[in-house]
Amino acid sequence: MTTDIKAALRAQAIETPSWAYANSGTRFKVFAQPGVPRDPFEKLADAAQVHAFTGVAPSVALHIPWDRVDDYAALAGHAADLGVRIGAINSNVFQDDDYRLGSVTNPDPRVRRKATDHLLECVDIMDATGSGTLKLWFSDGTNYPGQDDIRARQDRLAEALREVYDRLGDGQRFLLEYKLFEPAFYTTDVPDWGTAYAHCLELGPKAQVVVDTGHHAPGTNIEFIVAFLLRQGRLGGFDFNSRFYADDDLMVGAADPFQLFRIMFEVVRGGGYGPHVAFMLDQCHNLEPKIAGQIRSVMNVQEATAKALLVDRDALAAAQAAGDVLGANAVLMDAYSTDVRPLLAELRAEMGLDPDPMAAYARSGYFEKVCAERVGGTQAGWGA
Ligand code: PSV
Ligand code: MN
Ligand code: MN
Repeated sequence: MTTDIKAALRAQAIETPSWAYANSGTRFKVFAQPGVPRDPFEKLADAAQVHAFTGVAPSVALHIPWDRVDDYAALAGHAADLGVRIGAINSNVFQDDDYRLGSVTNPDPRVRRKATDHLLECVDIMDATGSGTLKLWFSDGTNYPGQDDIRARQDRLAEALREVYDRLGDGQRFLLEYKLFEPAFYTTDVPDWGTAYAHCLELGPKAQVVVDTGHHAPGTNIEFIVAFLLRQGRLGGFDFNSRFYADDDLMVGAADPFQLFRIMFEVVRGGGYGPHVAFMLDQCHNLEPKIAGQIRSVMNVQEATAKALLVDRDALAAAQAAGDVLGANAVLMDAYSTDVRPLLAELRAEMGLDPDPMAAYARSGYFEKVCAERVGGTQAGWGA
């Protein structure tokens, strides 16, 4: 049992986002931190540290245009030299004056063309970097009743998605992300998993839904969404983070580790534990140091995963079949209440890693080194 769990944990891959390493903030203030990367190459170097100390963060998501470079093959080569690879390509159709009234759903066909062309450019970047995943998040929506035709905007969305879908090559897919609200406050064009799922269904198997854990109304049962999408074969991955109020982008597992465990249990139970479901972090570290924040986050996902793998599924099924409500609940709670840190420490030692990644990173001197070397780090793009 423990051997199987360790093998599963060893095989886990948690993707970190390039934007987590750069300066970020709120709409009120971006606090600059020392030592942050000055370009995408340095972001990859920082991400490689997270992988070096955890052993389970082998890929890095890019965000275009924040990570725009002249030579993407060179960027991918640089990643490989550092022992990591390029993960999902995240598009950005939300930071241009032209997108004031929307991007692919904008009433103006010229703006729609520009937005769709950007998405197609992202597929070109996938080709150049060897990435298999495009992540689509649209800030599109309206602020006032009557501002635009809700249904026509769905038609425009479908048309753009079709064009991008048809451009995908073999081994490529896109993940459609939903978000309840913000920046639009009255209607959002992809507000929930149902809307994302319906569009994906219309398109075909290369279109899948990504669940950003911070993008739901308070109290939403996210593990239900996970179970449902897995059953339909349409769960493409996660953007993990924590929320207390809205899209807070705090460290995953910080606000509600029990929810993270419940989600991971549905992943494991539903056959979603494998490379076909991407475990990505979508976080910003506005106050805490960034590389250490990513290491902590990766460890939080690992801990929730270990607990989910520990669930005695036979005992659970037996209790469920017997209608033993308390017994079934106890099986889950037993796993959740297990301290898995010794197991993970043991696993890390077996992987040739320090059992305590946070302490090992702190001792490594990397942070002091980059603080001395790098002056004038870049902003991730938020609040720009
Ligand atoms: C905006 O809400 C957002 O956080 C989405 O979750 C995207 O995944 C991310 O930004 C990067 O574009
Ligand atoms: Mn996200
Ligand atoms: Mn978000």
